[in-house]
Amino acid sequence: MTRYAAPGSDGAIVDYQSRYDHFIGGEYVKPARGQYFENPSPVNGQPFTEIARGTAEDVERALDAAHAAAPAWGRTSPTERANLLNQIADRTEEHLEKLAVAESWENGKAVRETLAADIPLAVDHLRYFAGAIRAQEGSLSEIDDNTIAYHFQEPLGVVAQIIPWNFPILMAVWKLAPALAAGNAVVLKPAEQTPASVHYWLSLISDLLPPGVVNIVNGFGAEAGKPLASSPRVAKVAFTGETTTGRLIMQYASENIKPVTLELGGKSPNIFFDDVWSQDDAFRDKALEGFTMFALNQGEVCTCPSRALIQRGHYSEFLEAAVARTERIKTGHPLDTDTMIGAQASNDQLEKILSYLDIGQREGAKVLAGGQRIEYDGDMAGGYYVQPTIFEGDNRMRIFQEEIFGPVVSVTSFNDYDDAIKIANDTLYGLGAGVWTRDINTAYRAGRAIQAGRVWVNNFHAYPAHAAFGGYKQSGIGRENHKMMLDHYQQTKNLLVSYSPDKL
Ligand code: TXE
Repeated sequence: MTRYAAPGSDGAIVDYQSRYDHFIGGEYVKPARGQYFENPSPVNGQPFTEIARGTAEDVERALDAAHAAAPAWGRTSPTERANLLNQIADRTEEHLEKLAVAESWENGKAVRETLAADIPLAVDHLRYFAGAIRAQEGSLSEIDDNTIAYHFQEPLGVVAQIIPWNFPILMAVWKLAPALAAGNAVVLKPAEQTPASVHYWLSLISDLLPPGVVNIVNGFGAEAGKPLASSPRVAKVAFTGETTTGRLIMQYASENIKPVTLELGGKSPNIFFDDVWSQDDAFRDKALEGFTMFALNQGEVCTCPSRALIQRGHYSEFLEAAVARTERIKTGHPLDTDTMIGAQASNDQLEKILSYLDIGQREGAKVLAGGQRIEYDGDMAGGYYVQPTIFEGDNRMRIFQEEIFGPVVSVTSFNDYDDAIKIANDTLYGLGAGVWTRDINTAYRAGRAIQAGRVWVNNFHAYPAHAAFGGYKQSGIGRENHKMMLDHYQQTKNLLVSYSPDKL
C-alpha cells in the first residue's frame, strides 16, 4: 500500500492553487462581485482552496466570450477539432497520476478508482469523440432526377453545461468532448462541491484551447447555474444532477424554446436469479462482486445498484455470502492505494445518507451490515465517512424508492421472473439495472423488459465511450457517450437544390 501525500504537503505531487477564478475567453477572470467561497476536502473537512462565486454578470461575460469564439470554431474542420481532442487526451494521460490524486482529494473518492477508472475513462472518451467526428457523414436524398436534398450536421453555437460533483473531471469530459467535437463553444459550470479538480485539469490543458471555446464559470446552482440555463443566448442546456433540479432546468430552457439533455437520478435494481448460485465459483464470485458495486464511488453514482433483488431459492445463501463480501470492503484514507471506499463528497451528502440510515431503521428495515458513520482520528478526523450498509426490507420502503446516493443497498427477495420485473420497474427512475444469470433467454427477456436505458448483464458499472448511456422515465432525456450523442450537439441543415434547367 502507498499513500499519496495530501496536496500542498511535503512530497505531494499535486499543489492546488490557493484560489481559483473563472476561466473566460482564455484567461482567469475575477468574479464581478469579488466574492469567493471555501472549498473543503472530504478527507478531513478542511478548506484547501477558495473559489470565485459566480453570478449572472460572470455568466454574461462567459457568454460574450463564447459567442465571440463560436463562429470561427464552428467552421474548423473535423480533423482540426479531432486533433484538439487528441491533444487534450494526451496531456490528460501524461498527468494521469496527478489528476487522480487531485480528484481524490477534492471529491473524497479512492485514488485506486481515479487512477484506474475516472481519468483513463476521460482520456478514452476524448479519443472516442475525436474519432467519431471524423467518421461522421451527412446524407443526401434524391428527390427527383434534378433535385437533391443535402443534409449537413451543423453545430448549435454556444451551449451551456452544468455538471455534478461525483465524477468531476469525467463529467466535464463527458460533456465537453462531444460538444467540442461537434463544433460548439461551451460555458460550463462545475458543481460548487468540486470545482477545483476541474480547474486543476484545465490548468494542464488551457494552452491548447482556442480562447473562448471553453469557458468555466464557478458558483452555486441558484446564483450561477440558473442564469446560465435561463439565458436566451445558449442554444442548448446539458445537465447532470438531481431529478428535481433537472425539472427546473427544463423549465428555464423552455422559456427560450431551447433543447435540454438531462442525466438525472436513479434507483437501479440489481437482479440475481437462482441459477447464479449453482454456477461455478468464478461466476458466483463475479456475481457477488456485482452485488458490492453499490459501494463503488461511495455509492455516489447515478446508476448505483441500490436495490438488490435476490431470487427466493438461494436467497439466504447468496445474502450471507454478499454480507461477508461487503464486510471485506476496505474503507479508509482516499489517498491510500488499497482503499476501496473513501469519503462522501460533502458534508451535505454525508448528512443526507445518515438521515436515510435512520429512515431505513424507522421503516423497519433490518441492518445486515454497516449502518453507521465512520469517525477516524488523526489526519482523517472531521472527514465524511460512512460504512457500506446493507438493509433488508421491501420495495415499498423509502430506502427502496428514493435516491440515497451513498454506499447503501436495500435488499429484497422475489419469487419468479415476473415478480422480479415487477419489482424492478416499480420505481420513478429508469437509468441502470443489472441482471445476473447464465440462462440466455432470461437474460435477454429481462434485459428488454426492464425500463432502464442501460441494463448490464453479468457485469455492472462499465462505462465504455461507445455504449449509449441515459435514462428512461424520470432519469433523464437524451443519451451520453456513443456517437449518437453528437446529435444532441448538432442541428440538421437541409439544402434543397434544383439542378433542373427548366423553369419552376
Ligand atoms: O444536486 P444538484 P446536489 C442527486 C443525489 C444527490 C442529490 C443532491 O441524490 O444526493 O442529487 O445533490 C447545479 N439551476 N445527484 O444538490 O442540485 C449545481 O450547482 C441551475 C445525482 O449536488 O442537482 C450543480 O452544478 N443549476 C446526480 C448541479 O446542478 C443548478 C449527480 C448538480 O446539483 C440549480 C449529483 C439551479 N436551480 C447529484 N441547482 C447524478 N445523476 O449523477 C443546482 N444546480
